[in-house]
Amino acid sequence: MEWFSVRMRAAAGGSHEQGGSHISGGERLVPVDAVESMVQSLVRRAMTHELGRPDFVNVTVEVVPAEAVRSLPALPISKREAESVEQGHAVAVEILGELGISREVAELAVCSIAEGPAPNGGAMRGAIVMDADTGQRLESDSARGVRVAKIDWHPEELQAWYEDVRSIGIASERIAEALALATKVTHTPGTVAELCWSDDPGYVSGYVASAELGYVRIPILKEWGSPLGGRVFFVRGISSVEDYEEALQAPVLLRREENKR
Ligand code: PML
Ligand code: MG
Ligand code: MG
Ligand code: MG
Repeated sequence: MEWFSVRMRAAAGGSHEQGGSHISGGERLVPVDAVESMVQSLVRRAMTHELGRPDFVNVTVEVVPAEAVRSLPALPISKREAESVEQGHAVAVEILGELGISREVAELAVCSIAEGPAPNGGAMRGAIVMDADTGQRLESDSARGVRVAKIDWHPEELQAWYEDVRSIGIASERIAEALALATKVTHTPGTVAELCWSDDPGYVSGYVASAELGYVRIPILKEWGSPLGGRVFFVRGISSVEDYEEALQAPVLLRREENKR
């Protein structure tokens, strides 16, 4: 059986390459009979986004041979409490500390997302890659960052996952996608942890993910209405950021794992 990678990226004020600002993106991996509806759903996401209407939308559909696809079990999910942005940031720094990332580097990562990581301010299309020990940013294009592609839930598992987590209020496409991405990133050799919160003004939650601690959700990491969000991948011992980004393109389908709440 073949799979199809469906990717979408949308920007306003020109394409990303022309310096337009990033509005929305999506990376999915679906069976052939789901390609058309996935294209429609991602185009709808772009055209109805709360950040405004894009004037550039790029959709790519590309076949992926079945033998290239690897299965991974979803990271276990847990949650820490925070009642303000300051508390949320402190919790993120604390979790990163448990993973061996210094306070200095963790705070640098928090600031890089909070202040708008792209050189022109504003959200980045991809993620920051940060040396876990020195805090140095490694991406060659700091407006673009690195992207993760060809990632999804196994189609037979997603509905069951929604049922598993409905009672804890996290059965959303956004969280399913974030968990899939975080699982893949934290399984990629060289990754120590990921820090993420949304760039959507109406969504303030985020997480710290790692192979060691799983996907740890933090309810608030920015003020309501802020368009500043993004991702930092903390890495150690990678040979080059290009090879690391290439590994992030390997096709992966997620399977469920018993949730440890
Ligand atoms: C996004 O906007 O796509 C990122 C969402 C990250 C947080 C998801 C969660 O609530 O766990
Ligand atoms: Mg985004
Ligand atoms: Mg996203
Ligand atoms: Mg977004």
